[in-house]
Amino acid sequence: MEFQMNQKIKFKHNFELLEKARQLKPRLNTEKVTPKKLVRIVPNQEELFGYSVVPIAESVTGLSKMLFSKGQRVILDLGDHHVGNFQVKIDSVGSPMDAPLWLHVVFAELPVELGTIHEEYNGLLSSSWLAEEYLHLDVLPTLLKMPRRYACRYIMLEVLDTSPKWKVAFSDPAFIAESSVSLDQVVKLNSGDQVLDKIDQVSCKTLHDCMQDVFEDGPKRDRRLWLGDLRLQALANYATFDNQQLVKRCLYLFGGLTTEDGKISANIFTQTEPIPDDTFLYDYSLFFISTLADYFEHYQDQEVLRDLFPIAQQQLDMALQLVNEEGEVEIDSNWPVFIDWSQEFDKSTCAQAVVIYTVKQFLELSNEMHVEDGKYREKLNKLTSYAIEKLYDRQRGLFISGREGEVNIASQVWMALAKVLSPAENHQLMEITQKELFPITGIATPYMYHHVCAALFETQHSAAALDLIKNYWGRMIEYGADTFWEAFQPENPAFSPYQSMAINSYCHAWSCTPAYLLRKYLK
Ligand code: RAM
Repeated sequence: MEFQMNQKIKFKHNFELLEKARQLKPRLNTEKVTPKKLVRIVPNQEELFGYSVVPIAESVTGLSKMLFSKGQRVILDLGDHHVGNFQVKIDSVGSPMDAPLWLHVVFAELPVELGTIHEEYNGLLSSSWLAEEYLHLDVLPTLLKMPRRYACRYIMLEVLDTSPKWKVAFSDPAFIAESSVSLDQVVKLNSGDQVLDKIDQVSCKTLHDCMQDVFEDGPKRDRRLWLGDLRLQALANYATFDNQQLVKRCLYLFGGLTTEDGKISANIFTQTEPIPDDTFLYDYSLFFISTLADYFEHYQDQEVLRDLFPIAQQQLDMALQLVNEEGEVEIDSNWPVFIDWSQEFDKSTCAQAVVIYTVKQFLELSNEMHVEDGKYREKLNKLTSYAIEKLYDRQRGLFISGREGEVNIASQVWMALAKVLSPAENHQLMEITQKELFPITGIATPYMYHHVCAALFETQHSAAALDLIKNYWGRMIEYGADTFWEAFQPENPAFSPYQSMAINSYCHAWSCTPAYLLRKYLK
């Protein structure tokens, strides 16, 4: 997918909705975390990403006695992933300080980020996301308080230079972790299966670390509010932390910032006054309807529904403009369909299914609002007939996608979720999908794997769904995940959508959904 630049598009600011969003801004909880160990990161080809962690001290109490000179470094291990601010006391030892200290500080979620920090970076996203700082400190002793927020487990302090006359000592390192929720709020899953319980804990921790003053997609990178991610985070949140305020705030942010013709952007920057990105994704815009419908189903909040229903309706009206006379969604390359980071499969049938899925949710909302919905029911019939008559290969029992008649997993999954077939046929659809298209390949994100699992559960293939959760999310844990990742393709574990493992995010909210799936479907 390419970077979109739509600088000519103008946005409206609905100050009433944005004010509601502002008032819902949470106060963050903080917790002081002391690093647990000192470690080294060493190359190891047996490890998934080529590096392993070797402890050198089981606590940081001895740190202040260690003296560092030019080229020496130490790595602090927080013992778990955290999001927040770092501080450490630094002193000089020896002759008077006759030169500044030149210090390199690197923050890493996984060892690979430290292992490769000195390599040339050729990823597609800006290298400014790599969490490292170069600092000159003229006067020691000092308490260094790093001004930026980081997401990390490991912190490397690398002395680039002192002077031959003195050395550096570090003491009292601390990480002030923050989140808008507390893990104590979550009732443990207790599934009776240790692997599932562990997956659930890591899911909750992932969501916790992404719940800042909005639902961030990833606290390392892009640190912002993406609509597709929000939809899944909100579902997982209802099942765990149940923080109504934060979902409401994010819905108001999207609702308050549409383009002049009513379209919602795919994401919003929220560090200052909220700024909508000039990036638009067809499925993400539609998921505003889903997120609102799921929210309403959970809280029955009439005020939010009244405020945001017209914006949900606008998303549908605009999306339906791409539906032709026959009832086929004609994808527009200026409004791409995301579905997954993989570019290996045709996404047109998925788009058709997402529209059907969201029209159905919209109809529930319009019923609640007592508005005339005849035109949408008619469209739904057309979209569904097209799907069944033109995209469903009855003989094979699978959906095709695109001009070449490609058969891919994502299309079956989204059609199953959109429930275009009868329950029995839908069960069969996912049965055949497993027989013919599993083991899964070519899917790059936990986001799409979530939808595969949801489709399996929804079509009464619970055992297969649980297997997949264990094999997919469980694999990340085997590979050392403290929080779940943005991208993971088991058959090609070093996959990065941005052509660099260093820039991938390893605490990414859209991967937290086992906490939702297990609580919803585990009987
Ligand atoms: C990336 C982020 C985000 C996702 C978009 C489509 O920038 O991973 O989570 O929603 O892509």
